[in-house]
Amino acid sequence: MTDPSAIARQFAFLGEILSVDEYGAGNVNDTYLIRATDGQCILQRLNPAVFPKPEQIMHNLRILDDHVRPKLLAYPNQRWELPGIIPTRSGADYYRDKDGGCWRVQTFIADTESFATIASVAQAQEAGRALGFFHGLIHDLPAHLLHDTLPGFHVTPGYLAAYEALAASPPRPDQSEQALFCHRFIGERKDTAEVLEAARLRGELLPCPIHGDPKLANILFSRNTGQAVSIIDLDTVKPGLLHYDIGDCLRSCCNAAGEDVPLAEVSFNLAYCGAILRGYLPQVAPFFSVADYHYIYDAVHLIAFELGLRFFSDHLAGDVYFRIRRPGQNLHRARVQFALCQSIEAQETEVKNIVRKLQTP
Ligand code: GN1
Ligand code: MG
Repeated sequence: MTDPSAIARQFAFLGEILSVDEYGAGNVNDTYLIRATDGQCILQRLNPAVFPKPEQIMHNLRILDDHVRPKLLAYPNQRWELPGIIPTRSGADYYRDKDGGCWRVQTFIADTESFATIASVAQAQEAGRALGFFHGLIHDLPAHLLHDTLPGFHVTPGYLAAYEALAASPPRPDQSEQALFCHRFIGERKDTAEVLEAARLRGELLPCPIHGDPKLANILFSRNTGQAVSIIDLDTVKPGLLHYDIGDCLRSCCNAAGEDVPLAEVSFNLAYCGAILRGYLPQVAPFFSVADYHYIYDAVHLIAFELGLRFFSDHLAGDVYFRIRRPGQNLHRARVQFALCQSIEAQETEVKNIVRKLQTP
């Protein structure tokens, strides 16, 4: 394993590096906090199994930066920050170690905190406002400028096909009660997998740049004001459907207990759902269509189902994608998402009513 402190020294800091420590709780990349005499930065090693073309990610980050930074000048009274790229000593956007690993450094957004679970209704509304503001910043970014950094990401029928292939000959067979439950759960809902892609094919939902991973932990809140001031983890900013983001933000923020908790604690919090949409929808109203409102319920249901499907598939594959911290964790994570999916199903009418009341004609 390459030493992150040695890698950190390859980047162009003005000051002296004081410490390099593991940071955050990401499931994909390795993340470290660098403390230097001139401030703090985030060092990451991109996971090559997930992102085989890291240069495309860095290209997208540059395009995003060029598009968003000038637009932010129109909001002088609002704090909003985009992590900046810190180059290597030779001026490159990333550094390759001797094993081919790709490392990059980004600015640290100071005086902020992130959360694994929502702390209040007001915070839920801020999370929604942040996603809507971000969508407003990027929806007019010409999508053809962005690489598809993760082909098939959030295309649920693709995950279903991958699951079916794995279930037919799993690298790690599992006949446990829990695994059988997951197979049954997926079988009963596999017809829903098409809902967003079919709407896209019919031209009801239009592709545009999205964040891709707007879970709660990726939204930064000011320690002073509680306002959301940034959405980080920009590796999956690429063309997609707004509904992947809406679904992911709702499934993450409204799962009030978190992603790795006892099943009995899992439920979809309707008050947070209402608050998120109250924060989100006014931001996107100028470019939101009737179909966009219509598919919000489907999006949150689908993305919870999809994440469960992805976790369970990775369990059958032998944990090759999502990093685990204990054996069986991906199976448990899958069951949490499926429990959440059931809670969403039980509140379908209520979620649709929230959307209907907030819909501007
Ligand atoms: C992964 O690495 P992290 O935690 O930001 C995953 C998301 C999942 C999330 C679930 C590129 O994100 O899609 O929603 O785990 N990212 C990728 O916690 O697959
Ligand atoms: Mg991520």
